[in-house]
Amino acid sequence: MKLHTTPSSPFGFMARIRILEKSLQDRIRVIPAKTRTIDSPYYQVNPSGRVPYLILDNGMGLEGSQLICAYLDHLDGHPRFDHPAGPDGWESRRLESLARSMLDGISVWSRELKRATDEQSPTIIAHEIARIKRMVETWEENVNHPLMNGDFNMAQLTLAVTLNIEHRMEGFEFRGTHPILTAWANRLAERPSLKELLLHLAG
Ligand SMILES: N[C@@H](CCC(=O)N[C@@H](CS)C(=O)NCC(=O)O)C(=O)O
Repeated sequence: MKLHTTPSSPFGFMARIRILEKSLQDRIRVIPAKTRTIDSPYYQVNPSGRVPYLILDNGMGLEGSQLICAYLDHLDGHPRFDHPAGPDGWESRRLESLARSMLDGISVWSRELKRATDEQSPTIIAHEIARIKRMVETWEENVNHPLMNGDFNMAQLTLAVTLNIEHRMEGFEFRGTHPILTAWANRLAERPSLKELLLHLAG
C-alpha cells in the first residue's frame, strides 16, 4: 500500500503514527505529495489534492485521517483503537471531535500564514488565534479526563498531534502558561510511536 502525505501534515502524522502503532512499516510506502500547487502531478493520484491518502493494494484510494486510521487498525483483524461501546463511546467521540476542532482551526490559521503577506486575511488570522486560545483553556480543564489518560485512542492521538504543532508555529503557545496541558503533552510525546515519528522529522 502507499500513503501519500506531506512531511508536515498533522493529519498525515496521525496516519503515520497509526502505521507505527500497528507495525505496518513493511507494508506501506510513504510517498511525499505536492499539495496546493497548480497542476501538481499529485492531482492525478488524488483529485481532491488533499493528504493523507492511502492507496490500497487493489488500487482503491482512501481519503481522510479518521478513515485511514480506522482502516489500518482493522487490517490485522484485531482493532485496538475503536471507540468503546456504550456511554464511554460517546465520551470518546466527543473528545476526539473537540481535539479535531482545535486541529481544524490551527490548519486554517497555518494555511493563511503560508499565503503571500498581501493575500493574508488579518480577520481570519485574528479569528483563529482567538479560537486556539479558547481551545487551549478548554483542554487545560478537560485533559485530565480518564479517556485522555487511559489506553491510547483517537482523541489522544488527535490532541497530541495538534499540540505538537506548537514547536513549529509562532503564536501558538501553551507551555509555560498551561501546566496541566503541558504535562499531558510531554507524557504523550514519550510514547514510542510519537517519539519515533518526531525524531524522524527532526533528522
Ligand atoms: N479532514 C482531512 C483534512 C486533511 C487536510 O486538510 N490536509 C491538508 C494538509 S494538513 C491538505 O491536504 N491540504 C492541501 C489542500 O488543501 O489542497 C483529514 O482528516 O485527513
